[in-house]
Amino acid sequence: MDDRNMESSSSILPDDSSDHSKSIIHIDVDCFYAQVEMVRKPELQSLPLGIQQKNIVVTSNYEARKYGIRKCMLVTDALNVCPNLKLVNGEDLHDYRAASNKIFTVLQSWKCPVEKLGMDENFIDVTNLVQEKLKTVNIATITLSGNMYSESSLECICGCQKRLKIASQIASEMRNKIYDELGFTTCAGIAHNKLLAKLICPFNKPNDQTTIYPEHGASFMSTLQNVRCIPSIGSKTTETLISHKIISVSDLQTAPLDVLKKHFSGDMAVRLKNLSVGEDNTPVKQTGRPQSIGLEDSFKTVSVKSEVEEKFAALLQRLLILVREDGRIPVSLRVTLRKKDVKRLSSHRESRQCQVSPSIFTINNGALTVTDAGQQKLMSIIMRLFNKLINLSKPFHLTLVGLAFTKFQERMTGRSSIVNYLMNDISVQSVLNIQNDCDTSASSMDYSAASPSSSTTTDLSDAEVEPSPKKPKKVTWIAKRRCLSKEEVASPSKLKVGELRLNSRELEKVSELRLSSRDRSLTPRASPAKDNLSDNSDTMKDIAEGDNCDDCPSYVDKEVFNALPDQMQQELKAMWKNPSSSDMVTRSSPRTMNKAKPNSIMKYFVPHK
Ligand code: DCP
Ligand code: MG
Ligand code: MG
Repeated sequence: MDDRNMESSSSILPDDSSDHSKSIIHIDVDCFYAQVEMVRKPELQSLPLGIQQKNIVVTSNYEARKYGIRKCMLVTDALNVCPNLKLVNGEDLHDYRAASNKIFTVLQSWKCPVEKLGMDENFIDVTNLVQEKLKTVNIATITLSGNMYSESSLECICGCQKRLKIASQIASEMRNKIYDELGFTTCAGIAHNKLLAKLICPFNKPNDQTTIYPEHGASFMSTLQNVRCIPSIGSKTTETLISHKIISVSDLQTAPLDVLKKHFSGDMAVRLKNLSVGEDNTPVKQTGRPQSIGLEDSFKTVSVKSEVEEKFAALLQRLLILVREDGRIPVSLRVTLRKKDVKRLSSHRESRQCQVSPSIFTINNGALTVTDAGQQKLMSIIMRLFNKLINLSKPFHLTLVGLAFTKFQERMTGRSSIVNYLMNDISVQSVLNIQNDCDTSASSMDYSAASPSSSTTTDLSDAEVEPSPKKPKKVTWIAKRRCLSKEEVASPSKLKVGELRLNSRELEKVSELRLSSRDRSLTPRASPAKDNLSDNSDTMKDIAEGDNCDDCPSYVDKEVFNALPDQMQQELKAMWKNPSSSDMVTRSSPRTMNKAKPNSIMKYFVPHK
């Protein structure tokens, strides 16, 4: 065993090289998939319940575990040991993902970094919160919540034990909140690092928590029978270690560093030694939104194109639900296949991806949607990628198909929130392109009476965090004129952008008219455009009454500026006032936005030719 840790178990002084300053909580949901099903259907709670994916029971509730059901048992074996086992199909992960996100959201309410690990686990770094609490509590009365891995007879001089006791109380509050709000029981591990917090977490499962002090790290680690139990040791490292007769964690503790350095890089060898004695300094990284959203379906074999197409169509339906929930607009799609080589009895994965036009996605009442035509477009993109991956003139055998959206347009926050308008512009404007322009008939005039959403409200503010994509940002661009068919009237966001675009065009006509009338050479045109024009002129007059554009640069069209929501007006004014921030729109815009020049909001301010 490492000398340093031999020492630390009998000393009140923390070892020089090990930092006890952090307080980390790891929370794992008990029998996660099974609990999601039991929360949904409480009558399942008293039954032995298994969650089935294909022919495997991926997990089971604790009632079933009493019969000897284990994770990843074959269904046939599970039914042998527990003939009464109630099986629920768990192949659709949608509800598990949703539950996972809800748990993550609950944990974020403590305002500490939360790192999601898989579906049912989270690390929370409560170091700062503990420090805050330490200032207000009576140190003499601090008690532990839950279980202690091993009692300590000596108090560590750095105060880590008190800190971890406070962390244990926070863990208990977190678990209670998850239970009260979502109905899930959980386990927690509390330690001064992620490694020990994770490994101690299941020590008293289900529905309980365990704290381990730094001084017990090495002795606890030595109880692990396999080096693979250490989360950051993968299969390759395990193979190498085993080939050198290092099988248990205790073997790793006693293996000389020099020996390890022969088989691993110097850094890796030191890291392995540190891990073996429970030392780990990896930080809790706040989890952001996923970089890709994907789904896969595996099966025995599919060798017919039409069947592949059916599988993709089913996957796409489910994937679109996930993307809708996420709210970002995808701009790249990846298709994955697992090909079986019948001769070699092996299989391998191949992927292809391509960009997808954001115009496939529309924002309807703030929610991302895809029309039937958009779905057909996606299917043809998918099958095109499939055709590139498969040579259809030869037989093929697939055992998996996968779909993933891999890049997204981000919505901007704070000052850059102006960019959000542009982003909606891109997606929705293109929809108008698909629909091939506007209906300028009288029906469009019914809208203002029919829909209250034409009132001027905007819920964007500088101080606001990112506006929820599901929250419609209702803006009256120019309320009296619109260019929408009856179906479009149902969508305030389409109205918003549709009108913005229309106005741009109409403004062109307005400026044409102004020029022409100056020349006194205007002749009335009997086209719908003319009707538009006259109506629109009125609108322009109405808007000009509330003129806010005294400080605007000369190229700005005042009418359009005044039709913008206050928030955006303020942002633009600030930008014009401070030229150093004037590159904000272009610098912080996603690439797609720069490309989409014709849609740029600036278009509405520069004079039209
Ligand atoms: N899971 C899976 N395949 C596996 C292991 C797990 O699909 N090989 C799924 C089902 C689990 C979920 O992931 O419910 C979380 O995995 P856990 O290992 O945390 O297992 P459970 O939460 O089911 O049980 P426990 O109470 O042991 O944490
Ligand atoms: Mg679990
Ligand atoms: Mg887990």
